[in-house]
Amino acid sequence: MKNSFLYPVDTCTRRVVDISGIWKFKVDKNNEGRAKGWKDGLVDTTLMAVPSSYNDIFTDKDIREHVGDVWYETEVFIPVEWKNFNVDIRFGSATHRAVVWVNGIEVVSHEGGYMPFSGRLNDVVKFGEKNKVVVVVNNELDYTTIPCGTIKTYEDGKKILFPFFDFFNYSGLHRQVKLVALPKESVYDITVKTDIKGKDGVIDYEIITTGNSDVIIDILDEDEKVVETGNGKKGSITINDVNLWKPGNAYLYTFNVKIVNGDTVIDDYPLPVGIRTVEVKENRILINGEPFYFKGFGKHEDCEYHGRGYNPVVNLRDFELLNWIGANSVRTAHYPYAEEFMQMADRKGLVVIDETPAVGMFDMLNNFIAAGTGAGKKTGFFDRKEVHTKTIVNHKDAIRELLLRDKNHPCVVMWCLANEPDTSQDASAPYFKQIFEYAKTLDIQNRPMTFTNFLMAPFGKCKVHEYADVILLNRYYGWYMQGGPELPYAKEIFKKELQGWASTGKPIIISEYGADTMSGVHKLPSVMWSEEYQQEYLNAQHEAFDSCDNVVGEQMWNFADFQTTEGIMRVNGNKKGAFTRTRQPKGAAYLLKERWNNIPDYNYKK
Ligand code: BDP
Repeated sequence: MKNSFLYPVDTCTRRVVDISGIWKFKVDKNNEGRAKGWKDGLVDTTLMAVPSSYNDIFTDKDIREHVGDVWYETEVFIPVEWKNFNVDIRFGSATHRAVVWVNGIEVVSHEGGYMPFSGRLNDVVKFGEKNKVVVVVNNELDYTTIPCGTIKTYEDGKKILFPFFDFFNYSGLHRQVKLVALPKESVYDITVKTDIKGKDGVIDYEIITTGNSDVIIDILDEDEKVVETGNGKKGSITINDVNLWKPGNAYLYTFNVKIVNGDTVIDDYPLPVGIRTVEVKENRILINGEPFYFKGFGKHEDCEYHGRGYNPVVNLRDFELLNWIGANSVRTAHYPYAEEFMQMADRKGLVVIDETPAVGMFDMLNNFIAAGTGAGKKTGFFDRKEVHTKTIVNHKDAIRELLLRDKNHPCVVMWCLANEPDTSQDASAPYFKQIFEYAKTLDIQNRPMTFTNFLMAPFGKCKVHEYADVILLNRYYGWYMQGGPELPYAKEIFKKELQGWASTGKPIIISEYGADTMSGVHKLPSVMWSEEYQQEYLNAQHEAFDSCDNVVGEQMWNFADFQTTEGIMRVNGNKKGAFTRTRQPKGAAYLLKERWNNIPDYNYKK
């Protein structure tokens, strides 16, 4: 069996050791490490923090912008008493792909920068001794990878990466690395589906183990009291007088699975479970049967020095700010976030639209570069053959892994399968028909599935929206178009487009709207980039949302300022944040707080 996607936890039958910290590091400037056997051990190394992006740590621009391989090395001690366990090394993520060797032998490789993967160590390690772990991480992107980008190679061999997306291509070991000791017969996967029957909650479940011994289940409440029990690998358990998982008021039960042989516990795994339902009914999204209104942000995993590396301090600060501002939801733009983020969302009752890393399926950026350099002619992303043969395979893999990892999180109420693909193209329709059909087979909870529509495929031009259960719109009327003195007209144009989308009868969420704003720049009367303009812009957008009954949510772009590729459109990054990159409020944050405190979570639009 491959990778178990269950989050590693210590129990009476399992051991987890976090081996993150300071590792050896080497940039493969001449792309020679694979041929020269660096897998056996690195020489002339420097140091690197794991987890982190490696880009913003050094003062050397060549390292920040490096395109290709970087190498990591550490030593791990494997206790003798683990001989009777299955011993795995587990990476929270490696962006965008990695190969791992232990004592010179390959134990696992993985494609895709935002998912956990693990390799089995039993046959390659010396127990009771130190063992050498070497990892190569590669950050190259092309039309077939998820996300998408392209590389330009200069005559001297220097590679420059052009991501087809608006965030810095942070790379490295972004999440914790752990050693996991599992019993030989273990819980491999759990899938739950919850329902509400009057005052009771129902958990339908399916468990996969690596053996044939009996399985028993205890359901524990938050006081760790057993409230229900069950047995068998498949079944249904009813909890009387259930405490529901509610937005802003989460309640988590523990679905504790034990593999037993008589009185002996072979394995023990606790899965947090929240009882809630999600459904789309006409033009509303119902959570626990009631029409929910999404208030919040599109976010990024981004902060100074760490880049995209998981940082528990920033994670917690973000949850504090989300609570302060009255947000009830976020979209994990533009890739799956750390597992620890999802766990926190479960605990805090933050509603999540969970997004794949399928971003950059649009050739405008490339066309823009081509226009600037005089190279190439206009191309359409979905006109490329390899997109329908290779990209689609990687895209499906990314969806499959995301659903495997996140399927049981009560916070996840919707799957966003792609961000701003070029759905104005005819050739995008058959592509997404397949993507949606495939994704629909994977979620037993049958949660709504969607993608974000971009402003070049407005109502009437989009070829894909019929497959989506909910319409997600990224719109910048008053910023990229009709900005400044045209703002009053921008609002009216937006209202008109919304009426078009409303005629589909589907619920609409404005998944991005925002204006770049330099914190501290004030101007009376306002001009674009000033804090005053950001607030006027937001008021205009909100008026448009309130004019359309089908709009059931607003997620401002972005929660905080974030780093992007350098260029003439960005001043040291994207500045559309309600908060600065160091997580302090701009004036707009107070405006949003005021508005969102006056919008109820439920039944905003009766
Ligand atoms: C949207 C993208 C987002 C960008 C944003 C912007 O989805 O990644 O950062 O526009 O331009 O097109 O700020």
